[in-house]
Amino acid sequence: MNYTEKTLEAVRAKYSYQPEFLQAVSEVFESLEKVIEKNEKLYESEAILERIVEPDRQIIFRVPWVDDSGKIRVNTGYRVQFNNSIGPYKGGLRLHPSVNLSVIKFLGFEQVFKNSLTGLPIGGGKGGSDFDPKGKSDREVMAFCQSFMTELCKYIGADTDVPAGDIGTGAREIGYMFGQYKRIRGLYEGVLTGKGLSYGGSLVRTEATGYGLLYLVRELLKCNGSSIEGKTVVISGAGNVAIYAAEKATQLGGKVVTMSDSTGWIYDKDGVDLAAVKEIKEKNRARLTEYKKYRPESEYHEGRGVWSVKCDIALPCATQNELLLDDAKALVANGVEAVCEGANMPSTIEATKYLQENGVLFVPGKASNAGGVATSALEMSQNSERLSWTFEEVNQKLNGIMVGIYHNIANAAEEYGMKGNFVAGANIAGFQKVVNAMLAHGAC
Ligand code: NDP
Ligand code: 2IT
Repeated sequence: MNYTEKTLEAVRAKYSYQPEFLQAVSEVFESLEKVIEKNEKLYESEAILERIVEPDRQIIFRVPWVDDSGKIRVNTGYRVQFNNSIGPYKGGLRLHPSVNLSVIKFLGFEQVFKNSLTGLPIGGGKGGSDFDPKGKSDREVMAFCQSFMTELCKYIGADTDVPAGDIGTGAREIGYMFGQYKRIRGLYEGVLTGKGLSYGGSLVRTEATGYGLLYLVRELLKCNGSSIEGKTVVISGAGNVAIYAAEKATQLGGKVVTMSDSTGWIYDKDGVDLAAVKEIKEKNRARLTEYKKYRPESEYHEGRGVWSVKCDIALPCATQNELLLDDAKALVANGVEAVCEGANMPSTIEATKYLQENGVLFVPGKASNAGGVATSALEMSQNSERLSWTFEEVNQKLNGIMVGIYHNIANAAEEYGMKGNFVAGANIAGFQKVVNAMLAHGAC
């Protein structure tokens, strides 16, 4: 067994109860084999792989809060500070009932490589809670966020760890958390990103993940002799990433025909009415069942199913493991050209392999959704210099970063004899920068 296989086996044995984390590690290690082989002796003696899979620190805490009936409720809070070799820990906070340590560790691990790919000085971390914001009043969400931050504020700071949004954490939650941080720590600093524009937020951060995804898709298609113009686009999710992916896809001449939420999905053959989706999701916090009221000719289906719709471009933008092998088969049978991930690890390993083997242009989330965290890093820069940049300035930087990421991962794949394998390219390019820093820092 070589060093990579040995380490992977040890991780699998030690964390057999953390399936999402193991899935993320397996995918990365598989792509890194050729890189590790080249430097096996050095990396093994420096324990690079053992160190890269073990978070610097894992903070788990109780989050008590009072609901509207006066009852005390209890959730579990997490912050996994994974690796700060190239900058302060950076990564979102997920609020969803499915959150557990395995989920936060997989997200934190992915974030290390993603943040490295942005080319900006940010390390990797992730956090969140099993709190479910759905069906809660604003006061209850505030009570939760204040309690969560009361504990979290001991471990974060503008130069140590800078959380942001993720599933279930948007502008409202970031606002409550920022307010509590400022109150307890007495510091007005860029400790969170995705802030409101009146208190240090950056223009474009709201749109950044979705827009960035489409900037990467545009470059990917351009370099492969194609374009978004006139293409049918299938999107899953109806949250922050999905909405702004749909907006930019439409602006670039694509036709978005599906969106979904955790209960069902819509099919609108004439192109999704985004103003309606925004009103339903961003304003009313309601279900997609409402969409038919705006567009009576559209279809609503219970459960999952967007991948069965014939399309040229598929963009999974909801959650992990939402695109399975059978979905990949359906997409290929329907002639899909590109699948680019807006969510983190939405495709299973089997689905990814099937798409790649069948000639689909496949880009993994750690590259294609990096526009969100990249713009967060731009928000940190603006906070540090106490200035704000224009929409156009940030948008142009975002586009430049996404174009750069595409070429970086394409070149890395080619250099290691895996041309067109953007999964390998992303893992290799992301890994190299982090490892160089780890080697420079010695045993830590
Ligand atoms: P939101 O909470 O804004 O939206 C999530 C969407 O996905 C909602 O439509 C939600 O449905 C759906 N969804 C969530 N969980 C499930 C589930 N278990 N099954 C089916 N549908 C589900 O989150 P974001 O848009 O911010 O995040 C989406 C994905 O993108 C996540 O994987 C996240 O990690 C990733 N990401 C986010 C970034 C950001 O900047 N926000 C940056 C990079 C990646 P419902 O409305 O019913 O809850
Ligand atoms: O998965 C992600 O990259 C995010 N949720 C965004 C993280 C950030 O710090 O902006």
